[in-house]
Amino acid sequence: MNTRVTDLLGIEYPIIQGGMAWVADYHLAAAVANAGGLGLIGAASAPPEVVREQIKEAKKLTDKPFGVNVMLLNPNADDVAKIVVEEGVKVVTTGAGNPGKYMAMWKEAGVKVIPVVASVALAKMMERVGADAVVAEGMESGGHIGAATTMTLVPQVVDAVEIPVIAAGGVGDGRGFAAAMMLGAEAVQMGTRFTVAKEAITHVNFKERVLKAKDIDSEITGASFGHPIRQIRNKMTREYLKMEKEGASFEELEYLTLGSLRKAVMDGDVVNGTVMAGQIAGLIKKEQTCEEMIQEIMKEAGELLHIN
Ligand code: TUI
Repeated sequence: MNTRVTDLLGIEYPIIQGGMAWVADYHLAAAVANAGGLGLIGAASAPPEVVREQIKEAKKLTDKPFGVNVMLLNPNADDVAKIVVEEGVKVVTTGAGNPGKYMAMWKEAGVKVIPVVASVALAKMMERVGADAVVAEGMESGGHIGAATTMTLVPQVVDAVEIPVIAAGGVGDGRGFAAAMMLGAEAVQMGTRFTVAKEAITHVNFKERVLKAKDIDSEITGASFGHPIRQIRNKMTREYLKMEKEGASFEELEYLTLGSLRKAVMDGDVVNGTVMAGQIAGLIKKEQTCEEMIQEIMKEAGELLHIN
């Protein structure tokens, strides 16, 4: 299936993998790339030299294009932004902020820049400063989220900008893909489905928690601090939300969650750790290879959209 996004990125299928902290390492990025989508290394809060190593390892596993997600809350984002240029990375996506200050450097180096946005205003600003496309991410997504749903955000962003729009948040199968196309998107970005990919280094406990999640199993923590994070309900979210309701300070709650995503993804502590996943987790029932996932989604979407 060809869209402006497949043309822009030189990929076979208009499916982009989310740049998820800890989960999106070079194994997953290369597997998605080899399956014909756009794989991403999630730089998250990793030290810059670790990101460089990740890029080098991905290059060993794939000749296909892959990208890096630069998480803008990372205090090292300036260095990560430079490293992607030095390493010749073809595509950058950004999250959790406004990447305006890196735009000139990236564009000059020929990097394709795709900011993740949660509002029409930021989408328009990103187009103005030279973004090649935007990911419009609804609050169904896991992790750091905005306020609008995918169903409402995507068509409004599509109407507001000329550049291609990629839909994210709540997309987990061919039906979600087809729906996103109906809203005017030219690709989808999926995170939650890829957390359970066979190639993902996600701890088996994390995968099992996603696989057994039901539709209403996620909670949003940190909303009162303007830092909403969607994650699957557990002991940690219950404690966090109780303390948040009782007026605990941002610092106290930060301490509670320090290192908690790593705890869940890498150590498999899905009780005290942060199990970031989107609302579509309830739909995801099996661990598959990235190739199997992408083929299944494209087949189902093709039938629904009457294109193959
Ligand atoms: O970035 C994400 N999702 C993320 S980042 C992340 S890392 C993290 N880990 C632990 C604690 C806190 C963060 C986990 N999940 N998605 C893309 C996204 N970007 N969603 C929403 C936004 C966004 C929100 C506000 C982008 C820009 C923005 O405003 C920028 C501005 O300056 O107006």
